[in-house]
Amino acid sequence: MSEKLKQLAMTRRGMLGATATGAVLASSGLGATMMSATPAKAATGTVHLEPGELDDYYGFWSSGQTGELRILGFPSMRELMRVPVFNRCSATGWGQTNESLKILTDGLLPETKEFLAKRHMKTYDNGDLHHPHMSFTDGTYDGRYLFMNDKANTRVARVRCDVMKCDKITEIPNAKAIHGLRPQKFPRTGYVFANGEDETPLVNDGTILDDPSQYVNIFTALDGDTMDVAWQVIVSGNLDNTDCDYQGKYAFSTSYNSEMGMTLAEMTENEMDHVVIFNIKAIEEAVAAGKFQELKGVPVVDGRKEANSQFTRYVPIPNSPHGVNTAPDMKHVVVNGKLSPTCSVIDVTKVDALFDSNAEPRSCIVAEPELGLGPLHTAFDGKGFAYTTLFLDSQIVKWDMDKAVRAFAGEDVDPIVTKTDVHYQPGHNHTSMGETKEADGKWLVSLNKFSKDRFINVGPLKPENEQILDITNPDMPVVHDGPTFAEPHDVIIVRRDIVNPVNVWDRNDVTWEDARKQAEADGVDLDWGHDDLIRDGNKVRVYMSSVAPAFSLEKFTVKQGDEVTIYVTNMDDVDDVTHGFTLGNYGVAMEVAPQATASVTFTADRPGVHWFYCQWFCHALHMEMRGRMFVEPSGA
Ligand code: RUQ
Ligand code: CUA
Repeated sequence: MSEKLKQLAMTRRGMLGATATGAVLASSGLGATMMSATPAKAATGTVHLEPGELDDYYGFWSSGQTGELRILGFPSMRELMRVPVFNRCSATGWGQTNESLKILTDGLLPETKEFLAKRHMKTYDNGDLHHPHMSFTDGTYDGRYLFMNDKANTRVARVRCDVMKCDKITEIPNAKAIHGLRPQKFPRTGYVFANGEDETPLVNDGTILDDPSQYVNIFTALDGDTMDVAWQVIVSGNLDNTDCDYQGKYAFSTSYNSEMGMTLAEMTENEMDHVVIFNIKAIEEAVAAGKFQELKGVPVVDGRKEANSQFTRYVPIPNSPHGVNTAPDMKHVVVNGKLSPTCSVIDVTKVDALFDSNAEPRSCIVAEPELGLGPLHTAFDGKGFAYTTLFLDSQIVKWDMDKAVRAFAGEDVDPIVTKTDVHYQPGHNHTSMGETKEADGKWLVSLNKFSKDRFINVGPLKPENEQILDITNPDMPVVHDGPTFAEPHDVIIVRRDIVNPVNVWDRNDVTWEDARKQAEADGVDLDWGHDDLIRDGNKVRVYMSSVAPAFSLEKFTVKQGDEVTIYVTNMDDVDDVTHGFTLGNYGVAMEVAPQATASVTFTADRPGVHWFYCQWFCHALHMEMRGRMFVEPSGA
């Protein structure tokens, strides 16, 4: 690297040292050493794909406060699809169509429905989606479902991998702010574990307010098949991230606020926080035996420290741990220190003793290497190496797990293998298949919270920067920068042979079950071309089919004040011929994919001529794919 480039690299990194890290460091006493400025390594690998070449992996990306799931081709980082989940989507009509509203509202708590109704809302239209994870069978991805959390409004959602659409959303009772989320790995998913991050009174009805001594946090296990809550555990301290073992016995959650503090100073006070280990069998037995309290229809057991139960053990971990990641060796669980420069490694074979013979909680820790500043998350290559993001150092550190264990036992070995600069402030990182027993050690992606100067300037709000590192190369070079909008936290990288979506919908799909039943009742056969208008008092149901480039109905008439439902069925049976339905100046738009039925309901309160059109470019005569809705004035 030239002198000039080196200087540039130093200045850029120096700039960040002063900003991103200042506040946290001041309160944690970690301010002394900053930014070890290893010069960035030259790119040697390549992720370039020729036009038409396909990626080897699917990347399932969260989008943070955007609330959607994104699908990227990996390693090209080409964005392939956005799957709306907790957000309102203009293109697809997610949050407006009857089919999506059913999914968005069915799983809400009654009290939430009531609260939203007062605000003239059917559902929340924002979310904060951090952690997408695929369902497992026998320790590896099985291509059935993706599960994801909503920290903003305490929900867990599921996406069907056959059609890549969300099919269930469950609001979690009793808990607040679902953050860490993981599906059970063995024997299959099974449970989806979900952490409540925010402390509140167990019954949060306003009788207790500023009395943190009465606050609790809740760990939840959902049934991944039904998306119902199976059971919950009350814990001491709050809950951040979670992972589970490959044996189906334990789940592990970090707590950065064992203090139960309410201010930054209080939350970071203790030198040691903890990991909670949940004993799944003990909890299931108690639930089966009826030894629980029922709260909002859910069995809840008490796993707090003072309850001294067989449900939990609390393992002290240095200073505000964040990520927790189970290694593909199916034996080690790495807990990332965040304010401590260390990672603590749990040996799952030593956890039984914590429950069976009350062994000292930290006896399950077999390594605690010092890695650098701000360890947040760890990924694995399946070859015995771990890769940890160092938020404050803006680096990925590669370390040898076996050497870390030997060093902890007293041997004079250095577990650190190499460090690579990333740009800048990495949160999660992920390796190809690295969260399964089939980790393949090819690629690592680093999800950097700041992009700063890596791209041309787009104003004060900058994209994040996601970088790919070639981990088959011992130098671990950065081989790709990928800007992205707010704010992916997490990703999984899944071999493409595991994921097999369909090209057209099955006409019998359950998604439009309600529409099918209504059509049957109205004597309309949705499986054949149809153009029907059914009047039922002031309710009007308009059924039309679409075949490129025309709707079966070119005009229809309703009366002002009618409640109108439009059902559109796309009869095209061809890959990629999606139609849409947009109704001008009525704020109505929806996607209708090949062989799908979609519907939307609105009140026709604007009289006049209103054009509707297909908003998905489907044919040379796509512009002509339109028609008119006449709304007769109520006085007429
Ligand atoms: S968290 S940057 Cu929401 Cu996954 Cu660690
Ligand atoms: Cu149908 Cu455009």
